[in-house]
Amino acid sequence: TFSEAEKAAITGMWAKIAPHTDSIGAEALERLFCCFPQTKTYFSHFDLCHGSKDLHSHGGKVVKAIGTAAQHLDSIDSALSTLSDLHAQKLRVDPGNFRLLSHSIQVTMAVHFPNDFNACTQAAWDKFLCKVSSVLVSKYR
Ligand code: ZNH
Repeated sequence: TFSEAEKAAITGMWAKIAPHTDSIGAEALERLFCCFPQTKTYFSHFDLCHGSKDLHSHGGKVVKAIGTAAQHLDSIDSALSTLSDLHAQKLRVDPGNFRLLSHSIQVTMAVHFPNDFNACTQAAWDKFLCKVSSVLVSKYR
């Protein structure tokens, strides 16, 4: 569960990101693939060149799902239930990769919103992205 201060930090930052989901998502993915090349194995069917349509459309989907979670902080499990099924039953991404993507998302936010993404906001987002990740791997068996 999140404190009122954490909720404010998460939704406040989400408001900044919301108009830029595709570009923020594309950059987070680009950082993920560049820093942790092993993560590219899941996306062999994608064009991973800088600025590609695939990066923008997939990045947008990922960030929009995070936005859904940000708007349902008291019920993230049910808000992401379908996506959790997809990751458990079809995608079966190694759970370790979620930390790497969460890191890449945080670096991207820090670069684009340096004044807003202070240490407290980062701490709240780290906790939030951990929760999102744990929901997405919760149905693995
Ligand atoms: Zn994931 C897909 C989200 C993580 C891999 N994803 C996906 C989608 C979404 C997501 C929304 C879409 C779905 C549909 O279409 O329906 N993810 C997400 C999130 C997260 C994630 C939110 C965290 C935070 N993923 C992840 C990771 C990985 C992945 C870490 C690895 C590395 N995903 C994936 C894949 C896919 C997905 C592979 C599929 C793609 C295509 O399209 O093919």
